[in-house]
Amino acid sequence: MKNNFYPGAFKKHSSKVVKLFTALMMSAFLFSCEQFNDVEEVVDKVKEEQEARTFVAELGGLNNSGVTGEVVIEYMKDGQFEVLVKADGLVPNMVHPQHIHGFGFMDKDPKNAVCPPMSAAGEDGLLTLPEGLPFYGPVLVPLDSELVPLTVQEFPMANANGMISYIEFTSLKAMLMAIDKSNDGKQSLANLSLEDRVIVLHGAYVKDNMIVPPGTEGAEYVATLPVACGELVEVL
Ligand SMILES: [Cu+2]
Repeated sequence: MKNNFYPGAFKKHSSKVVKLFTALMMSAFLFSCEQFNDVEEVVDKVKEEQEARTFVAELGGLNNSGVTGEVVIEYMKDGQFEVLVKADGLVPNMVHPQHIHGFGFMDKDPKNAVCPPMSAAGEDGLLTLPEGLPFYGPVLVPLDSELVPLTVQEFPMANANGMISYIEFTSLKAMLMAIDKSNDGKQSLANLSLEDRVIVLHGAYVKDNMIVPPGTEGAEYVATLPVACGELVEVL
């Protein structure tokens, strides 16, 4: 699915409405009007089970990279966990590591990760991966060719125009199991806490502590260099 933008994967699931309607009819049939509260309860339960949550992040450039983009993460309880990244202004034909960063899965109310200010770069003016860590936290989930397991597989390569169109999905269950495996085994949906996470994209040519165009003499491709960041916000 790599490098194929497939908007169809994000279309709403119409079966949600059918299931809700069926539940409502069943409840109305089974319970009398005096037990209307029970009907409401059943409807609420079905709604909750079908619940889809969507988070978006607007990507802004770091290190004057000029990279822009958007990330959408959507999951359904008992359903899919999907990640979509569209980004522009990256180094063409080069691999760009990208991750969900944050402050751990062990805490149900983790410290909120943010995008680092360029003042965190220090004297040389170049914001490196470790200099950003106090702000965006360590890597939680590599957004690579296989979301699960959480070990690094293949990261996307920008096309000839410096664009990445990435979409990958797994089941929410598989994602939570993978998180469990890398933590204490007691993780629940609450630990995902996507609203406290950020997305970081990496990879640029660097010379004299500045991002330079590919082909610049003496430039080195630094795959870890943060070039874009966006804070995830829930769309209600
Ligand atoms: Cu990263």
